[in-house]
Amino acid sequence: METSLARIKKDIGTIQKFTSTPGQGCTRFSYSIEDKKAKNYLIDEMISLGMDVKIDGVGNLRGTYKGQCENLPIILVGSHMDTVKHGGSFDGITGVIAALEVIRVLKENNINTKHTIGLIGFAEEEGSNFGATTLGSKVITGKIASSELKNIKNFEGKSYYEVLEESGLNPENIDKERLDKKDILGMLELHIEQSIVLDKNNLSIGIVKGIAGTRTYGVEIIGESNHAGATPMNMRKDALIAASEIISHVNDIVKENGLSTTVATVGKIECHPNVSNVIAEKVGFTIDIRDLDDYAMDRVLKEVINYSNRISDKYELKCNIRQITSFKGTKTCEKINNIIEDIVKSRGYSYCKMLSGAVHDSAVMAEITDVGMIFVPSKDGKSHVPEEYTSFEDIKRGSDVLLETLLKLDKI
Ligand code: HGY
Ligand code: MN
Ligand code: MN
Repeated sequence: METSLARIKKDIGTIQKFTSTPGQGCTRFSYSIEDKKAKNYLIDEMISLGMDVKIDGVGNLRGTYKGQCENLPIILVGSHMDTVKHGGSFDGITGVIAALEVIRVLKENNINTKHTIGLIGFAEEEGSNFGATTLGSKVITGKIASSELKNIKNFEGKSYYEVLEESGLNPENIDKERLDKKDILGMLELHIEQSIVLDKNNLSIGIVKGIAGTRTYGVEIIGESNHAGATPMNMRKDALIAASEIISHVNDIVKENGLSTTVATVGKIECHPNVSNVIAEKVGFTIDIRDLDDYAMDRVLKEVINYSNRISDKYELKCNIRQITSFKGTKTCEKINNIIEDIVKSRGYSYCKMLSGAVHDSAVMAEITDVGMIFVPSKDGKSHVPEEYTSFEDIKRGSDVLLETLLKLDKI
């Protein structure tokens, strides 16, 4: 009994076409038309398997493959559906397709698991709409209260609640659709590694021991606009000069305050008015700090805040700093990791146990249930870019391990 390479290939080949930037990678934001098309494709596939399917109030795709014992907690399997802008064809969706393929194999072999299997395609994991990651899983597990949806705004100032309503969803249902600890035995997520470890060491499987936490903040430096030609250098309040001094110091701050596993990224910068012959009045940028170790992240964050204030004072500018997301480092479930390891060994697959620098919905789900994550290699360690690639053979291998892990969990 094994998963089908041909079907996995077909699924990925079909869904990667649902992008708003054809020819420039995959851009499939949650609540977009491309997202709807991907969901409709998966819904058709799940209905053909006799599954109950729905999209919950925050846009997560939820499929149910009924088990023999309805009173037992369910086993969730899946990942996220959305992508970053000009992203790849494999991040997130590979785990949803692997989950679908696993259920196809159960169906075609007439295997009725004891536990009901819940397929989940999380919404808004990338934070592409609202700037904060893993919102779909945080809202549906209650980590973010549904009452918060009117306060979370997208880049045009529209609330999450409005975006959901405009997308034909019903956020009023969220509390009734909550994923509760008592209802779930565990969750399994297959995901591409998004880094170079497996590919460089020629390993087929990564068993994820821990998932990095995040401290994502927005820094805003406020100066004064003025004429680029007429304003003497000693009479300027140039926000861009100050911001660039802070940003160029981030690497040293990580080196001096973090661990070897700590990373920090300034990935987004906005300048106002962003005109070549006007001194910048305002500059906003994000700082995304990651590590499994919370103390290391907090030390780096504290120094970024101190340094930003010091440089702003030096130029007599204002500095506003706000939290976008903060999430602790998460360990996955040892028991599930051991099941995965036994399976991988019995199949003779090369593997390693490793950490994830990327965040995942599994980290959110780990707050309410046992989670296990299986990584498959990313070619050249590239991800969040159009060149992102994982071979279908690797995805099949990971899916076969996912299938066997789920069956072992079902027998517990
Ligand atoms: O940001 C991340 O690590 C994830 O890809 N959303
Ligand atoms: Mn992902
Ligand atoms: Mn991602």
